[in-house]
Amino acid sequence: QDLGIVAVGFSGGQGKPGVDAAPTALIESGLLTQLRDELGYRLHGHDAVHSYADVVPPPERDQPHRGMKNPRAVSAVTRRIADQVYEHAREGRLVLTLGGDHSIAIGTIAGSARATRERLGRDIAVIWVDAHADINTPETSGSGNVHGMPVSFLTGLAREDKEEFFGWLTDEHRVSVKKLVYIGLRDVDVGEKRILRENGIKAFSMFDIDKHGIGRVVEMALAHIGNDTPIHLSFDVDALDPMWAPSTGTPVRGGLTLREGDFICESVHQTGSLVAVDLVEVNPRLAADTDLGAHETVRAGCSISDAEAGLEPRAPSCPEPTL
Ligand code: DIR
Ligand code: MN
Ligand code: MN
Ligand code: MN
Repeated sequence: QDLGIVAVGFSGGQGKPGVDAAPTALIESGLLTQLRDELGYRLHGHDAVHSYADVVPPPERDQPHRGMKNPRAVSAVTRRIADQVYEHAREGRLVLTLGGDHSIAIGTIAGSARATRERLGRDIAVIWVDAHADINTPETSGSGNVHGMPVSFLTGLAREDKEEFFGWLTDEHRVSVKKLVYIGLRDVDVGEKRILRENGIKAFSMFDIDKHGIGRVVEMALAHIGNDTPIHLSFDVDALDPMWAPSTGTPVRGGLTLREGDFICESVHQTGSLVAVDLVEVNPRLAADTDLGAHETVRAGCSISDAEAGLEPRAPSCPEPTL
């Protein structure tokens, strides 16, 4: 199969530098060669890591708007990403976007929603795997970081007319709150909880995973979005427990094991309905001094991407029992 790669070296949706270095770290650790040589994908767009320097304004010309930090930069970059993802998806390629912080999902989901409507006449569903809900509006956000807001813009809960502040988003880019499902939540802001409740959004928190097990939770998540619905999987590496992925901007204890993360990706891949995947918030510069740190987080990222792409875990070669 054909795989479109969008490598996004952008960190403007939050405050910590380093998350823009993730695509290079993931690629250097062999992610793309594994996808090509072991999984047999034909790769497209894999030879560049994009910084979008041509559309990012200098910081002094990007003052906050409605409390959003770097609003013009994030808007311009995600607009570009939307076109890149659209171009790949229109050709029927599975699209893998390597972030970057989670604000970039404004672009990836806008692009795959538009392409899937055009190509298949279908609305996509979004599975958002994250410790956080990322559904603040500019008004409910306490941080002003746009990586905490992508879902509100994508669902139309947050809107803007001005093109330079996400006004370029139109209905063809948007997704329904009914086709959205969360897995892994454990740090949701008060305003976000209200938004989830008022809009009846399906969310499986860590509590639900403890209660039902990951197998049942994924089953219920897939049942919610319905059979045969094209799926965009947006995976924030902070969904994983910091034990597996310490190198991320906002780690939260009590998260998914690496196996649970892989299982989600493998299950979604197995549906045959996967159209696009994001892997975001790997920050190789954080926790780089700890025992495992960046290396382990990058490895976790590779594992997640391989699982998304359908690399079945190798069966341990155990000898036949002799009776
Ligand atoms: C918080 C943190 N809800 C915010 N969000 C994070 O800034 O809006 N998302 N860390 O990944
Ligand atoms: Mn996130
Ligand atoms: Mn998160
Ligand atoms: Mn928080």
